[in-house]
Amino acid sequence: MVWEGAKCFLFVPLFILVTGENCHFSNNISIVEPLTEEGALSVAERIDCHPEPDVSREKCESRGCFYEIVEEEGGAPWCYYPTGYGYMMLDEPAETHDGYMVHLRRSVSLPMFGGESQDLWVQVFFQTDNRLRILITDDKPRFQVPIEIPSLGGMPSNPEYTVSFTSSPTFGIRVNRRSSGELVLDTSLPGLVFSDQFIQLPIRLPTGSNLYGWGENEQLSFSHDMNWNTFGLYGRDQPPSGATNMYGVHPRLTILDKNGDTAGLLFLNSAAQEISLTPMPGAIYRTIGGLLDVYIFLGPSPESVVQQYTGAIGRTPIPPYWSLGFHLCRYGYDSLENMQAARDRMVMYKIPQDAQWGDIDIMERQLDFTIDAERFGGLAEYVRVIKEEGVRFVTILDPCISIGEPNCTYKPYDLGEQFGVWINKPNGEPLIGRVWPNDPVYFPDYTNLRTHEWWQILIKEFHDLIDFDGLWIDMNEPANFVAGDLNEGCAATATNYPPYLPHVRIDDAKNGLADKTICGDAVHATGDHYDLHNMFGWFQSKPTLNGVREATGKRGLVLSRSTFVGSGRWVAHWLGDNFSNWSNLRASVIGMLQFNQFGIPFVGADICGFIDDTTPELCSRWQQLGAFYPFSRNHNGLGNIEQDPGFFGEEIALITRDALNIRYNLLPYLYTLFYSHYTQGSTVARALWHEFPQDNLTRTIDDQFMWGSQLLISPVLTQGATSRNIYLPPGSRWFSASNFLDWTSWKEVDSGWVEVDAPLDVLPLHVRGGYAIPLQVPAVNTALSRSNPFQLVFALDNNGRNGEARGELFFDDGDTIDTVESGEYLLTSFMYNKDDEIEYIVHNDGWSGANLLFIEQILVVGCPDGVSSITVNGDLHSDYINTDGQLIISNLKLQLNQPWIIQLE
Ligand code: MIG
Repeated sequence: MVWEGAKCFLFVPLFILVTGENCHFSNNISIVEPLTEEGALSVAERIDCHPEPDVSREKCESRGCFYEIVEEEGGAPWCYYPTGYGYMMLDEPAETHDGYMVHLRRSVSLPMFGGESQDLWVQVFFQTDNRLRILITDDKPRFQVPIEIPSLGGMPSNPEYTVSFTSSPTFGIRVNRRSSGELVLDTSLPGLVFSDQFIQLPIRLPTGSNLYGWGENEQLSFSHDMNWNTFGLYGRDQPPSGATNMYGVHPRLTILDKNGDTAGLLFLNSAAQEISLTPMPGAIYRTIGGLLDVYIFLGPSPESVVQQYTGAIGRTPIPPYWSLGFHLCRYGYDSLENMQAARDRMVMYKIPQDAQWGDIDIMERQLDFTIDAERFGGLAEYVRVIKEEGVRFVTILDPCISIGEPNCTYKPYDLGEQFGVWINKPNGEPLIGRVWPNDPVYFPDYTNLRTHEWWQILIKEFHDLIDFDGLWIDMNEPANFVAGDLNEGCAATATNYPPYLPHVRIDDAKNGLADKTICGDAVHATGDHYDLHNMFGWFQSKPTLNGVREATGKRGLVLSRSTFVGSGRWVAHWLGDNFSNWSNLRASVIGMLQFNQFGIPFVGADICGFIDDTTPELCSRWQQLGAFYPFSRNHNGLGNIEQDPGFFGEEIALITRDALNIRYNLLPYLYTLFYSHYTQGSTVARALWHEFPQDNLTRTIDDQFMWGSQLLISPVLTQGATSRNIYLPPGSRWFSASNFLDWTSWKEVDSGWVEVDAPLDVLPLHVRGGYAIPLQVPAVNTALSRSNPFQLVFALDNNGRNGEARGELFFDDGDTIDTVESGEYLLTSFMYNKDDEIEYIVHNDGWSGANLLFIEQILVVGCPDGVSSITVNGDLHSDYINTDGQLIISNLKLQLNQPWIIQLE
């Protein structure tokens, strides 16, 4: 390969032999001009050279940057990099077997935070046709996230991206989408910094794009406001408060370009980090550890980005069927009687419930693996009773272990000592914190395999005490009620007090990064806490799920507060300690959509709110929205008024029951969406723009969402409202179905912006034409509903003579582990076709339970009236009504695992 030093040089096409076929392909690596002329960066394009507080001209200029006070409000930096600040290419890009390698030399002598690396190596990996990886490192040993994302191991045959480099005035990488030529991202901007504890990559995003993602923070709009907003990430025990860092860490963005094409970004890094959004539009990435490891997923559809992302990092296995039911919990039942009273109200009002939860107040002084004999003495027996009714039990474990139990007879501690499972201080002694049980504790090191063994033994023995079906792992940021070690705090080192602190919350500056957690220099089996902090919950998740599976022999549910890239493989997530107010109700929709993009589709917020007293109106609206969280749990904080669905009396109880009956009716559909997630990576709850990326009006809609492609949910999120404005994207037929269980109430409505009625007992729901949905008659829990009759609904589009509709059903015993792998499941599809036939096809008949289940009713909406006869598998069937654009066929007895055909004349 020749290098001519030209700025505009197109490399000669490479000829690569792809195994098995003679296939030529060109990589289009080129050296290109920067997108902005030298010296011509506008204010909106400036990159902040002083991201920490208290900028001054002197400090700015000592970094070799320009200082200019910007009067307008909005946050444009006063200190910004000159063009040319960064790195230069030392040699031409060298070809590797799956990409390129570029050697860079720093072109600036003045430091930012010290320890700037002079030499960098940029590796560009063409991983698959739709995944590109850019890895930038220096020659020092650096922490690398222990998540392996496999690639083809050679050049992909037809990449959907092209890569080019800028060499002047500074090094940059530009990625374009091959099919449209549109920019995906470009780093030919000043401000690439790579040093011991400060790494920065400024990125230009495509003009006219919308940006989504990044968390866990409370996001008040799903499409980001690019006006100089910064979101820090560092796992923290922190209720939602705007941009403040919360429990989990997902450095993952989605770019929706002006053509409606989507790309995903992952910064695979586990240190404290942040993103600063600028109106360029741009995103400046900063981290204080690890290296720059950027994965780009080319989509192009929003769903395919999530499919590619979860294909790389792992997906959520099919949840236990019961876990898709409704869960009831609170912190502060304080006695078995109160817990029973809440559940009794559910029974009295016949409100569906699949699981009762117990929080730390069921424990003896909040000690893990114990049950308080006085206040919850009868709990194990009570769990046996509710299980006979078909209701499951889930309880909580905090990660830390009390070290001060009298006479040392506390097995979690004793066995932990014996196994040596603790996180240590640099001197080799266990670090002592104070967290539940609000006494001195040790922190288990879940990066250590011995710790997994220890934890799983304890879980198994605990199961002998109480027959739980799932576990809830809390406080795993890890939270600490003191900063660092209880007695010593943290040593005054750069690990504990890094020279640059990302925009993460620190209540007391003297705590540094150990605010509410442990010291960065604490020692794990596989590294320093500095690098592993954000993965504490991630490391705890798998052994907890394994523990539940060993103890129960079933699929099990684990709910985790702290999550990281790929946590969805093992856990569901709830959005943490939200407040009982309308703004938190609203933000929960965005949180749910975010986590679906993060690959953790099994997510929900605490219904009715956790902190503060809820109100009957808020709680009603929340139960309605919460009926459409993939994970649906009412949970309440200590000391607040009760908020279980039966507490406020009949009116609210019935509103909740109606909403949950709709959820239970839809469970086969929800379950099938989880099957699609597991097998293809699709989201379960998704934004409208995931389905309609070409419709610009959907880009900023984040108060409506969909379940799959079929169902649109438009919750009421404002106090006092009895109607709301909704958007029904034109191009699809829409059927209003708010009174979901009463089929005669469904009717076709006009698309576009429409005002819909939504009195307190109504949640606006719309079904999309072209799709079919499997349903099952609801009951008070899934143990009962799972043997009820199935129903199929076909909402026709405008294709064919009278329209078409299609859907799928996945079903199995709901509890056995890995049924997709073993084949023990039922998979069917059904369609209303252009010849006015309804056809049901069985693709996999591996679960014998399906012999006992039957489809008994069918609804077709959007069809003409005038059906004069119906045959089922050739036999006349007279039980049908065809009027007002609806056809309801009843008294069917179609075995769930048998193919059939219904013909309409
Ligand atoms: O210090 O277990 O987010 O859901 O109820 C509070 C008690 C600890 C925080 C969790 C919350 C849970 C609570 N926990």
